[in-house]
Amino acid sequence: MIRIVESKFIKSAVNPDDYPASAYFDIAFAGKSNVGKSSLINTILNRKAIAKTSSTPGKTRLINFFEIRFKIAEKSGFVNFVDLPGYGYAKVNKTERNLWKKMIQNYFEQRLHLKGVIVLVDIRHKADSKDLIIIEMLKSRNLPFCIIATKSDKIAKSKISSAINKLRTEFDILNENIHPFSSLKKTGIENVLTWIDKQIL
Ligand SMILES: Nc1nc2c(ncn2[C@@H]2O[C@H](COP(=O)(O)OP(=O)(O)OP(=O)(O)O)[C@@H](O)[C@H]2O)c(=O)[nH]1
Ligand SMILES: [Mg+2]
Repeated sequence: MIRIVESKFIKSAVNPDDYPASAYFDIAFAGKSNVGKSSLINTILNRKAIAKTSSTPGKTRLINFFEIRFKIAEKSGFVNFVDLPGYGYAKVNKTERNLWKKMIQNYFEQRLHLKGVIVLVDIRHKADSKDLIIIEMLKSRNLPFCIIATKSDKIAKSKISSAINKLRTEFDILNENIHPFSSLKKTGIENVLTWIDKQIL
């Protein structure tokens, strides 16, 4: 499993022209607004607020790029983490929603060294049509993805595996590609890092 050594914010972007010219692979984090994307990035990087979080949905409106240095078996490597703006935010009008969709589509299509996408869903919720749209986009482009079920601290420990099984069926995804996670309790970090290292090494 990779071990994170250092992380820094590089830049925010909307259009492909603005993406950082980086030789490293990208791993992106997608999911509905408020699901905990920015919190998960902070948790796995062991940083308090490198990615900005908020209890008000719609905090992340741009594509934010972070450069991560990691170690594995005493060797050093780099990867970019990409915090994508959340979808499904109720207060957003149609024009903004279309801009969002275009922004994500451009990113999936034009970022050639994108190696995998972590799709976050709330462990308490049913599969949502917006999540399924994202997953369809990823499948049609043959982009590897996994699902992380966030806020697992919000349900009883004894309910976690049945919640995961339910989501696994709803999203029609293999067991090894769906895992519970809690930023509050800092649980599930290894599963995320193990999936990432399979994509980039
Ligand atoms: N209990 C609990 N709360 C969490 C967890 N992860 C995130 N939250 C809370 O959920 C809210 C949203 O978290 P963010 O990380 O900002 O969510 P986001 O997906 O980045 O949201 P957008 O940027 O709006 O798309 C914040 O109030 C977090 O403190 C978790 O694992 N457990
Ligand atoms: Mg965010």
